[in-house]
This record gives sequence, C-alpha cells and structure tokens, in this order.
Amino acid sequence: MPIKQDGEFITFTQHVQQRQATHAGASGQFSWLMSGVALATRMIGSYIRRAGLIDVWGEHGTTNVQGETVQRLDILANDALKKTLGYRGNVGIIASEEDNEPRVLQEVTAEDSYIVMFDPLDGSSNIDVNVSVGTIFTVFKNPHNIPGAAQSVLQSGLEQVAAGYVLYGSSTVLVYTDGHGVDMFTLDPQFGTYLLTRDNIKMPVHAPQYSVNEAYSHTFPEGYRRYLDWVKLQDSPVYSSRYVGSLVADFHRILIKGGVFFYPPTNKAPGGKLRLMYEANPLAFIAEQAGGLATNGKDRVLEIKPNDVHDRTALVIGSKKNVEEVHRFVAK
Ligand code: P6P
Repeated sequence: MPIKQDGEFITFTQHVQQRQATHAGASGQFSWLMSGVALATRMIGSYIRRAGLIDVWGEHGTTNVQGETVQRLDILANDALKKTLGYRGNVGIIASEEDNEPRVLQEVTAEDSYIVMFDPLDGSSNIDVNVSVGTIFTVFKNPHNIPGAAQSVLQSGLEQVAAGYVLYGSSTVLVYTDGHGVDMFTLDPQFGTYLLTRDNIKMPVHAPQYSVNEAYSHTFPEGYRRYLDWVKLQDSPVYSSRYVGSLVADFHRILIKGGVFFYPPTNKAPGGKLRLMYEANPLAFIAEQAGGLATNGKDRVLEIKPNDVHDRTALVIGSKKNVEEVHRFVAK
C-alpha cells in the first residue's frame, strides 16, 4: 500500500534523497536533478491528460533529426524537460531525441555535474488515439576531461548513474533505477506527487509471451523468422503475442509480467529502429537490475560503444529465459 495505515508514504524525491545519503560523498545535487525530471513528467502528463481539451493534438509541421514528423506534444514535452533541467545548476549537458545535437545547458564546473539524455515523448504518434506513451531518461556523470558535449555524451550504458521512464497509462507510473534495484512510483493526482508503490521489482524469469511488429517479419534476419516459426508451435504453454507499438508500454508489461520484446534489423532500419542512448540503454539498465537481459541480438546493450548520440540499435529485451530462447535462433 503506497499510503500505509499509519499515513506513512514515501515520495520519489524522498526515495532519491534516502539513496543519496548512502552514496558516499554525494551531495544533495542529484536528488535536486531528479526532482526536476519528476516535475517535467508531471507537466507532460497534464498536457497528455488534457489532449483534445487544449490544442495539443496533431503535428507540429516539422520533422526532427530522426526524420520523424514532430507532434505538438513532442515539443511541449521537450521544452518541459529542458526548462526544468535548465535551472538545476548541476546539469551540464542535455541530449534529446528531438534536438539535432547534445546541448551544453551551462558550463558547470561543479565536480558532481551530470549529463541527462531523454526521449521526451516516446510513441507520441499514439497520442491522438489515446494509447499510452512514455518519457525515457538516463543520467551520466559529466566527464570534465573531455572537451565538447558531443564527445562527453558518448559513454557506454554501463556508465549510467540512473535511468528510468514514466508511462502515461491508465495511471502515471515512474520506474527508476540507480543501480541498486528497480522501484516504481505512482503519481497521486490528489497529492500531485509520485508515491512508492512497488519496490525492488524483479522481472519473471520466463513468460509465454512475445512482443514484435510481425508486419516486418519477412525482412527480419532469418534467425528471428525461425524463432517466430518455433514460438507459434509451442503448446505447453501456448505463447501469446502483445504489441502496443509504444516502447515504454510494451516494456513495462514485460517488466511486470515477463516475456520478450524485440525490434530486429529491418530493410527500413538495417541498424535497428530504436535509439541506443536514450531508449535501449535506460531500458536495458532497468531490465538487468530487475534480473532480465537486453541485447542487440548478440551483444549486451550496455556494453555497446556509441559513435553518435543518435545511434540506433536492434533490441531484444525481457525475461532472461525468453531472451535466451530468441538467442538460440538469432545469436548464431
Ligand atoms: P513500429 C514509437 O515510434 C517507437 O519509437 C517505439 O515507441 C515503438 O516501440 C516503435 O517505435 C514502434 O515501431 O515500426 O512497430 O511502428
């Protein structure tokens, strides 16, 4: 129960502060940063909950660096994160799916300054049809020995200090890891704050469920097609398929109930569609902290060395045994 009988509850900011206290030498700066992310996602959630009532539906009329049509809400979400992080004095660099290049917010000299990267509104094309969407974020230390933001952000996922996502679904939930387990917070609309509702989440080791856009399966590498043939023949248990087409929604289901999500290379996206730095890495960090696995079909996502902030990757992520089943066909 998030609000215990004695009225006790733990907010997200309290949780981060308590954890902060256990990190030797850490200042309160990190919890101040994370409170900025929490504030931004509450703002984004309020735009989403009012979509249709306020003029936020539809396209913005531009395309982003990914060549994707920008939705109005993408801009609002991106601006909310940049504004709330902008005056957190310890955020040196931000990088966003919506921006061409990582931006140096401010030249921060403090030792404990950070880099925050995010996909402000993943799956935003689903907004107009009321399907759940998400914000994905990740935090790295800002290395002071590397000149230039474009280079400073190119760190492998193993260097992540914290990561998380917010799923704007039937309720708004924030899932977060700082490398010491995975915890979930649910936004209490009355209090206007995130309350701890699940702690130390562990992904089921296996579940008879897979998640992929099978419309492209004819262009998948052969191993994925052989997995899809195999999985349909299983009868104890019979597997089911679930695919929302919104990464955070598909991943969150797997975190809680188990299974596997994969987005393989396709003709349209030979290097994979999903972004390494601010989609695959944060979800891989969470998946591994919850006892799951995350690869690009062969290599561990967190060990991939990025060449560019907008690098893409194939992704196979989920329950340990489900990922291993896919690997039996793919990682040959
Ligand atoms: P497809 C949304 O655009 C997104 O980036 C993810 O949220 C989602 O998992 C994926 O693309 C869906 O891609 O090609 O199946 O529509």
